[in-house]
Amino acid sequence: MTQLKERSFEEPKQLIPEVKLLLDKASTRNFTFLLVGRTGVGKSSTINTLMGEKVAEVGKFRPVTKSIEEYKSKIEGILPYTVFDTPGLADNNEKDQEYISFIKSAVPESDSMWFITILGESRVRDDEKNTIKAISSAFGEQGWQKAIIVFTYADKVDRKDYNNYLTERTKLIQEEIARYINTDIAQQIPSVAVANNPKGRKPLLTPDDKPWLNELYTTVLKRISDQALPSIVLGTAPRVIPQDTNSQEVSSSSEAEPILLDERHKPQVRERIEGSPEFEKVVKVATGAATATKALPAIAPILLAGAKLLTWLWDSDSLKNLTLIQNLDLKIQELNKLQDEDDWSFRICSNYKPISKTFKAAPNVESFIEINIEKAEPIVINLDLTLSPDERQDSLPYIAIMGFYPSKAVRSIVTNLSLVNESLEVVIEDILVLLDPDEQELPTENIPSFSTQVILFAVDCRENQ
Ligand SMILES: Nc1nc2c(ncn2[C@@H]2O[C@H](COP(=O)(O)OP(=O)(O)O)[C@@H](O)[C@H]2O)c(=O)[nH]1
Ligand SMILES: [Mg+2]
Repeated sequence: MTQLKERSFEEPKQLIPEVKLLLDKASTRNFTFLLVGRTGVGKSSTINTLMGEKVAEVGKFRPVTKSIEEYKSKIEGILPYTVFDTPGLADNNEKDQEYISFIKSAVPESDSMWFITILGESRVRDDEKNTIKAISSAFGEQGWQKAIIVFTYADKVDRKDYNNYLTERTKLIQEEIARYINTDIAQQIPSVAVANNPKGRKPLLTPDDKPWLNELYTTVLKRISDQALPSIVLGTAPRVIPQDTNSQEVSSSSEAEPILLDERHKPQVRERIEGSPEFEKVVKVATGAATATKALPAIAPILLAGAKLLTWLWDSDSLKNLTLIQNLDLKIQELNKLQDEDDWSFRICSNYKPISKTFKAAPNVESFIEINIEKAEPIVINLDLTLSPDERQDSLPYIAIMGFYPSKAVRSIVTNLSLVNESLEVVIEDILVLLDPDEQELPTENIPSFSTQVILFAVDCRENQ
């Protein structure tokens, strides 16, 4: 967590080449799902719901062929992945060494393996036992380490039986797997119940009236290979909707099922990303978003969504500032357009410097002002001027300091300015300016603790000759 908070804001611009490289890598490294289960149990439907697109054909019925169905797609047209469906495997009762070898050669290594079966069955069927044996022989313990158990048709189970079924069926399947691999490993294979009922209302719910895609998502992330993690996290990010207690933001424009993550999923996803050797990459790619969007427009939606997701996961001020910088870029384009019709020239003559400040809680406005404003130390920051050394000295009278706030308000800020060597020393005595002018007003009683962000920068303004 600290790792993220300490990241510098200046960094993203320099990250663009790295972001490009990482995405090039992610876009050439195809990640794979291996789906195992009888025809008709809902393999295609479930993967389609997770990936938010019709990657695999639903209702395709070819039980006799011992083929491998291979479905290829690219998330947002960039991140490639493949779904391997093994129809003949679970539909055939005889163990078939030849078919196992065939699967092994056609699916060399999957990043996420799903054993899929119907929730409402009371015992493990013989054909499923054979499948488990075949899978164990083809992929061994290593295969099961990336595996999850998916129970489909949860909508056909009564609400009162639901939890029992889930526990009992999980135990039975784990026991069956434990016949071929280490018991501890078998018992760690997580399970999740899904209901792809096409007539079901959205979000899709299990019989306990809870959405299930968030559970499938976290369970898949938990077990997916480290190498596939950046692609899946970034690729699904546009569909993730954080469910904060106070924000009910639902901005999913697509018909795809939203991934509603709440406070329970947050630590799980965060720890999975942190615990992965690819962690830095995920963070870099997403944080690169703030400035990379102009350079890399094709991948902007994924990057922005990734940055937003990480901001939520880590509650990170630095990531919030990145989004702010991006809004500022847009605002400045706007301001520059207006300026053409004016007699004023207005140019930014420094870097952007984000400031965050936490205001302490107070019982009423008077004590809020006393604790947070009157007793506050002045803030001193240095801005790097982009002016040439000659220009610097005589520009000082024309320099104004601007603040850019999360609400996208821009206002000039009263400061004491001085040139110190190469840079501009800015002293802010009135801490009140750190409050966003366009944010909702503070309550008058019981003001909670909160933090603000503002980006400071210097502009050189003078009348055109
Ligand atoms: N009610 C219900 N129907 C499902 C569920 N999953 C799949 N189906 C339906 O079952 C049929 C077969 O699904 P499909 O995904 O093609 O199964 P696959 O052969 O395992 O890939 C389709 O008509 C789906 O709409 C589920 O969880 N609940
Ligand atoms: Mg299928």
